[in-house]
Amino acid sequence: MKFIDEVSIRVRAGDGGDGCAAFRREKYIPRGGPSGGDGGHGGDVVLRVDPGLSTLLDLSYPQTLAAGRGEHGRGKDQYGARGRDLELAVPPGTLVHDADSGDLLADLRAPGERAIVARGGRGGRGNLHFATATNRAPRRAEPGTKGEERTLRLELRLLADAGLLGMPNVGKSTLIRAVSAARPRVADYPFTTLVPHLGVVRIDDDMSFVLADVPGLIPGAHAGHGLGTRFLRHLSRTAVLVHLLDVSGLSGRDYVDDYEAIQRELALASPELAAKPQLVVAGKLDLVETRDRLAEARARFAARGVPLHAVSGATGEGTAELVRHLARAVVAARREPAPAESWQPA
Ligand SMILES: Nc1nc2c(ncn2[C@@H]2O[C@H](COP(=O)(O)OP(=O)(O)OP(=O)(O)O)[C@@H](O)[C@H]2O)c(=O)[nH]1
Ligand SMILES: [Mg+2]
Repeated sequence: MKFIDEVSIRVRAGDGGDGCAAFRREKYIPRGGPSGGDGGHGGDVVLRVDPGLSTLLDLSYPQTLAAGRGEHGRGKDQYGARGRDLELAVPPGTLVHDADSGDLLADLRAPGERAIVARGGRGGRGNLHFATATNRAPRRAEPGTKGEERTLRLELRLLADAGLLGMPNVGKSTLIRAVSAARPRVADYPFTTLVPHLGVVRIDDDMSFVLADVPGLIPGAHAGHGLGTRFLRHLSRTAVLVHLLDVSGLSGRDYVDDYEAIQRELALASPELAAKPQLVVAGKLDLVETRDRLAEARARFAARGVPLHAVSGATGEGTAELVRHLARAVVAARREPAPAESWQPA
């Protein structure tokens, strides 16, 4: 499925119907009183979280999406019907901004959560509301008011608890396949993963968390190299990051250089992200080249005060322990209130 994580849409709520000015005309009642009903309220435009969605693709409409207008009021005390609401389904983690003012209108996370993003106009009152002791035949009725119309910028931020990052080809997708049911493609070339994938890691009946596999970063990502940092915002809500390294030497690069390059990209892309707790992990532990270099790698990271974990996504070795570490960080973070986000896409 195509992954779209940003769209603009134009929405228009329904106008309110006009109130009616009418008078009773009935046999034997020569001068009937006012009988004009109210106009109906216009329908609202509503966004609702559908947990089955994982992309904003379905919302990339070119045309304005409009709710129904309220009916006009009619004579014989008849009120106009309310306009129909327009309800649009969005994936969990959708931020809704007014595209013109930049204001955040809604942050939609929980399944079923709803937000009115454009309010329908009010129906006008009919003349039956305006009769007074001194004016029994008011001709006055109100027009309905306009429904709101605005351009929305929707931005999806996947609700991941933990994020996997690292250079291309280090084995991120293989690792997420080993610990969850997610099935991102794995192949022996860089940038196999082009869009973020989420995997649910189940610890037991009461605890599971969501791990995100984001496309690989390379030096210069903050300036748009490779896939750039455009998917990093999906990590803005994570409690903990896993920084995966290939220490086997088979990449032809030095893993400490890799590590520092990614840290630099993170800091340039988002200081908040760079400040998140990180587990640094040597992958591909099943390779003899990795085993041979592990002690040295541990020593080099220890010199920086960084403990180095080791796993193999291919055989599963070390993954249970890694997952336990992650789960602890996630549980601790869930006890804290959600942090404010100040991530600005580049
Ligand atoms: N031996 C061994 N090979 C691995 C392991 N993990 C990944 N690989 C291999 O490394 C290559 C890259 O693996 P991926 O999981 O696609 O790596 P990635 O980090 O997701 O790569 P991109 O999506 O391109 O950034 C593939 O050929 C994998 O088979 C591992 O634990 N052991
Ligand atoms: Mg991948």
